[in-house]
Amino acid sequence: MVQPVPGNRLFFVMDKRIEQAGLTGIHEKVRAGQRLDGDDAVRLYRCSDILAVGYLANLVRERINGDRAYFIYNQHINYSNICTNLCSFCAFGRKKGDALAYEMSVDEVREKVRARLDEPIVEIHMVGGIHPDKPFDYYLDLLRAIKEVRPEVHIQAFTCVEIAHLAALQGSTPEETLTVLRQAGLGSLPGGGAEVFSPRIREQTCKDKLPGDQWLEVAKTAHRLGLNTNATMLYGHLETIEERVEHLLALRQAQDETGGFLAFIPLAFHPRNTELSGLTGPTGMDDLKNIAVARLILDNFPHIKAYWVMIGPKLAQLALSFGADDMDGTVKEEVITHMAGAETDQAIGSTTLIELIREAGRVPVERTTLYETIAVHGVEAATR
Ligand code: V47
Repeated sequence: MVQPVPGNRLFFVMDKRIEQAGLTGIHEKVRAGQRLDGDDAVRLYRCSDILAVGYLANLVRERINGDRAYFIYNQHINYSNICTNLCSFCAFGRKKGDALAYEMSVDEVREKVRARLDEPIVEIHMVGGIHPDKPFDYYLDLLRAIKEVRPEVHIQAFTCVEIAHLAALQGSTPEETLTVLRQAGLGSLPGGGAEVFSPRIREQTCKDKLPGDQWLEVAKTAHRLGLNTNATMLYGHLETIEERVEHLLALRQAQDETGGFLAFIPLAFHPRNTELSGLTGPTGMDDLKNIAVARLILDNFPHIKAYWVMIGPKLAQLALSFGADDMDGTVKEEVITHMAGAETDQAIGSTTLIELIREAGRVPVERTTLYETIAVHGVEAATR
């Protein structure tokens, strides 16, 4: 980790560069540990000097997480893509009866877990669409079946959108629903479904989806029950920079209230096979900028993920110097982004993750969902 030594040439050069980029005021706030505001965030987004923005984000990243870069050995299960929301940015969700619609039985999900019992999987990440007629018991049975086969695994499942749907299905509250799901084995919630909170964007892209303020309410309810959640933002489609900033500030406000968010994951929009396929999606600059700005604005979030599935392992590796401290996990097998044209693999080996992190000059830390350390991979050869 680079320590700020007064008079050090690197700091002199960076000070000059940051001044030329018009970011001196933000630099002073970052150095003093002061909170940045919405105008700062817009300025950072509009700045074309990615090295200056990344340098500032890296100061915060190293203050919070030192040289550590996390990854997890996990498995993704998308039990069904049948969905009533049919958001215009999504290629995964399908109407019942569509040629590409699918749903897994509880036994099929059980088999998916059983098939990988010889691997050191510590987390099962499970989400699906908003199904029109699966009963609540199906979701409880999924959790119970996974726990039956793999009792020690942490199940991170169901977005806030799905929780609101299940509560409505039950005629019950999100609080009661989460309590019952937890009893059946739910460990935490992933960050999906947040999209961009802006009502304008939701109206244009996902008007049937749970509104942003209610997404936040479900997340805060989970936190108050002691269930951690993640948060995402889908960027690079129709949203403005100001709408991204509002999204980040709303998350920061919620985190001030509950402290229950573990990680923020910016999700790079993939246009293929979606109703927005005429758009090109974000660039590499945009990918790095979203990670860096998130690190700077979300000062109360312990972790920022560079999700290799969406931005590619190479850029995710670089992102470890631009604010990110986590590359997510082995994943196998990603479906949501691949249906929208992702060209990354559907899984990555933990050895590869360790090597990517080491080469970036960081210390690879294999973690649990709740960021407990399983192994610190030093310089010895990776074993998995
Ligand atoms: O909610 C949908 C997004 C999310 C597209 O919590 C798309 O650790 C890009 O939330 N291009 C699901 N993104 C994935 C997700 C996630 C992934 C990894 C880790 C975590 C975590 C959460 O994917 C959806 C939606 O926002 N999405 N379509 C698309 N075309």
